[in-house]
Amino acid sequence: MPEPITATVLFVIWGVSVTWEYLVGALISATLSPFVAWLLLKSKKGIQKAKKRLIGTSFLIVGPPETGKTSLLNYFMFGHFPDTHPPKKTVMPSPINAFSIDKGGEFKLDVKKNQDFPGEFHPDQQAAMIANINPNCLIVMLTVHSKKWLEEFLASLSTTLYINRNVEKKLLSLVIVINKIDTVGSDEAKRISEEFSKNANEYLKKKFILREKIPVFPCSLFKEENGERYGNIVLSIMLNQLKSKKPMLEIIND
Ligand SMILES: Nc1nc2c(ncn2[C@@H]2O[C@H](COP(=O)(O)OP(=O)(O)O)[C@@H](O)[C@H]2O)c(=O)[nH]1
Ligand SMILES: [Mg+2]
Repeated sequence: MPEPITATVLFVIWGVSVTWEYLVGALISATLSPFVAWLLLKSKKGIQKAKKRLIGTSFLIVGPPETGKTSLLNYFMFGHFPDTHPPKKTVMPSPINAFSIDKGGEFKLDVKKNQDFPGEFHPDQQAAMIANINPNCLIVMLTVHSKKWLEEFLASLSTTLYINRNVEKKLLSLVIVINKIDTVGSDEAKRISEEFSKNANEYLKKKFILREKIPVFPCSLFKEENGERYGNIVLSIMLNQLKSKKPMLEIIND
């Protein structure tokens, strides 16, 4: 074959093979890139989830039955309220996966794996179960009728803290909430909050060095517009307390 023809044939063969390689390459990357993207996205989500589980804040809401524990949890998790999304009765401690509270601005908190407690569990049982969770934040959710429950709970909580020093170290935030104040007059709500505050703080002071006064916050999660406002105040009290990074209740060693 004359040389120019051989050169042309070789050039065409080379051209076809290069184009073919490009085509195969393009096909492979077109097939794989969504998979790679999906894999990357999944691992990113997985990493975020694992991060929340490992370094997220754990919080727990305890209290007698029907005080609004699940309602507050629902608000933190989904922004739902009792009048629009009636919560189901909590029969067993219900595990909750890690989630993020995000109410805009600074009102953000990554929450570790958690539990929703049934109020039917006695105050001493609830206080004992705290040792399984080691919460950083503890919300005691009451109503104006919960005076005796609070007394029993604080006594049992003290025992839990004395027995399990890890609980003492981890507990950075403690808020007592008196919910359903819409069911009593505002004067009554104020009087009872002051009484609960005095009793709780005086009792705890005998057993612990308090980092700060334990807040007793009158609240109403009933109406959507109120609920959001009250829910955010509880969240902001928690976030403020968390900033200190020091245990809320320190055991008095004598
Ligand atoms: N009146 C009134 N009812 C409320 C308030 N918060 C929650 N509830 C209602 O109280 C009931 C018990 O609430 P839930 O969150 O299940 O309480 P939990 O048993 O402590 O978990 C539900 O029907 C709620 O809609 C409130 O501030 N005021
Ligand atoms: Mg409940």
